[in-house]
Amino acid sequence: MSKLVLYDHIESQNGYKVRLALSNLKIAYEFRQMDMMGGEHKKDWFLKLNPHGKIPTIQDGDVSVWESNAILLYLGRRFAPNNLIPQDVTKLGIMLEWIFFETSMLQTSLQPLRFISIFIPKEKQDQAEVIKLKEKSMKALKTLDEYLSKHKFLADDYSMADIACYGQIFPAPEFGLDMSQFKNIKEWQKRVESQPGYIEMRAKVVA
Ligand SMILES: N[C@@H](CCC(=O)N[C@@H](CS)C(=O)NCC(=O)O)C(=O)O
Repeated sequence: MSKLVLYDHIESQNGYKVRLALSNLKIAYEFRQMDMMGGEHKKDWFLKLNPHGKIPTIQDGDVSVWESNAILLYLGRRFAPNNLIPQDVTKLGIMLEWIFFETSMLQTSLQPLRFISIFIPKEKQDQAEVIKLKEKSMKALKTLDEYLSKHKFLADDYSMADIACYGQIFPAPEFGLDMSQFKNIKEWQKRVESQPGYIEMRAKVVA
């Protein structure tokens, strides 16, 4: 069986979500760092794997999967049992809610904020946009923090939903979000970080 390949970039938080899941599940894979500045992700060979030309993307034999959360769900089913996807249908629904929350709320607030702070020089940043994104981020984080006051993990047990949300949230202090008011998120982050196989985002990838 050929080894799974992950096309990624070490600084990608969406890629990190996939790396964290692979590490939690102890799945061996080949890490392929893409030259994003050189536009490698828009080359024809890569567009055959992901027509949107984005990372992360995985190749598993003849199958390629893109969109980080689709990859998480694929990996969970592909490497079941012990797949970080609840068997119980109610918990499955809750897990999916938080996975879609990550896509609709966090990927449209925290993700662009991080992008702006890393790649756009301060004097060129659109401050009105930054303020709007910060407000949206804080609103989403407040919702999550309130939920976590009554739940250890998003779907009660550690699942792909925790991985998806954690990957977007952990770098928040790096781009100036005041996380001090979110005590429940802080405690939840510690619980995620104590899971077997936990790795930090920039951890050397062991294939
Ligand atoms: N919704 C996608 C977002 C993927 C995404 O935005 N990837 C970024 C890196 S984190 C990327 O490839 N950017 C390059 C581009 O869009 O051209 C996912 O969850 O995988």
